[in-house]
Amino acid sequence: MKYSAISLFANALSGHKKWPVQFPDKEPKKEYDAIIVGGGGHGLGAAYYLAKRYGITNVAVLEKGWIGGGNTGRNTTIIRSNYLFDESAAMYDHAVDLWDGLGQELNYNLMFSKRGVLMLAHNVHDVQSFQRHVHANRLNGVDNKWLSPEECKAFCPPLDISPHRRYPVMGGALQMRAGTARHDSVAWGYARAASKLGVDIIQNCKVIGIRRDPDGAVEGVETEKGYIASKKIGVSAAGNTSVVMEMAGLRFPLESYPLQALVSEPVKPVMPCVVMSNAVHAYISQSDKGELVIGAGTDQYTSYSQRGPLHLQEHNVAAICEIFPIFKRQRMLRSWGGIVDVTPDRSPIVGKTPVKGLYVNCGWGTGGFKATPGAADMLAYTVAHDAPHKINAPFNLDRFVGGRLIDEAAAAAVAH
Ligand code: FAD
Ligand code: PYC
Repeated sequence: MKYSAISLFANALSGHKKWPVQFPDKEPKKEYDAIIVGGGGHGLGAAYYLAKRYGITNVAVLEKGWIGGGNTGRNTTIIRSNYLFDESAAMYDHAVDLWDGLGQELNYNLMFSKRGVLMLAHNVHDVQSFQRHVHANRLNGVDNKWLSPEECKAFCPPLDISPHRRYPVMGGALQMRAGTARHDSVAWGYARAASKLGVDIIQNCKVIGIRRDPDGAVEGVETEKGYIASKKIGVSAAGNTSVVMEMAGLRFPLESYPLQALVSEPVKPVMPCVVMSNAVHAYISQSDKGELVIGAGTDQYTSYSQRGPLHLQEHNVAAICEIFPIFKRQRMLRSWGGIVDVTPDRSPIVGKTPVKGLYVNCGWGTGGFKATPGAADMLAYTVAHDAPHKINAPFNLDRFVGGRLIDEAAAAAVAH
């Protein structure tokens, strides 16, 4: 007997297809120098930088739905770089640097607003952990400072700092270069600029297979619109990465979770900054339209459905009312969800894969919006050079084999 019953059972359970998958033998509709799978901010940005920085303009971005319809258009727009480890500081701060001036570069109003992100401490553990982050950030040249409860209140007047609250505010870490931007405009800005440089952006074009040649290198993608050839494929399909990678015979250390958010009915300007709280698992800011933008951590089960249960939203608004009783009578306008893919160490994977010509940008979990320009830049660099940049080199797939993890669970804040 070739296979034991157990291994057959395990294969059936994992749904793992055997490579190579056979596709109908047909000529490609077109051949590109590079294909990017996924038309979110990261994928469109990568295509833009491939064209702009490296002159690689014969590029296609393949998007299964509409551009920006994934997490890029669903996130709560928080931009910050107050992560703990040196590798993360380099990566996220590079992104924050690129946000500066990006609107001008793309000639698109991204509404980037450095209004400050304040992370509240409600217990001794929070105080110690955030102060450690402040020191680590400053050693890395990343701005962050510690505020007393009174200073928190002065910076964010709606905050209740009464010591008698269920979650008293014991201080906070404030990053002033941090803030928000308009999420979907990033996708549109990159798309328009990439398109002007010659990039093809193909919507409603789901990738359903990855072809590899007899030596194992990629040679193209099978899509709902037909076969498209390319010897370089960059996958930037947040939430769906393991599904796409499995098309090339690879298994990725990722889990996909729903992450929800909601907005209130619009009110006049009341929240001057972004406030996040690990302890109550909630965060809040105010959009330029006046809505209070509120979110929580991920749902506690894996799923590919872009929605989550109502009871988490109930917990979420209850948590916000604990620290901002002023908002108790606000009414909710709408809610939504996205699917985020999460690695074991809560840091992304950006780099080469074991398959020649196949590159990946994934695992940003709940925190990839802030990284959009940086991740896009790094993916483009890696595809163009067939090697990672020194900033994304530590964020390789091998770290899950060798154990050089970049554990940013605490800096991922409310997010998991
Ligand atoms: P996406 O925008 O999801 O793009 C991936 C694209 O790939 C999608 O458009 C999808 O349709 C496409 N795709 C998937 N499979 C295929 C296929 N087979 N073929 C073709 N196309 C495919 N991050 C922050 O930094 N700050 C925040 O405040 C924040 N808040 C968040 C709140 C919520 C509710 C959610 C859901 C996420 C939040 N995030 C936040 C995370 C952030 O949104 C993501 O990390 C980031 O947007 C990922 O960008 P992307 O371009 O990689 O992914
Ligand atoms: O990464 O700052 C973040 C974040 C906030 C909400 C979701 N992600």
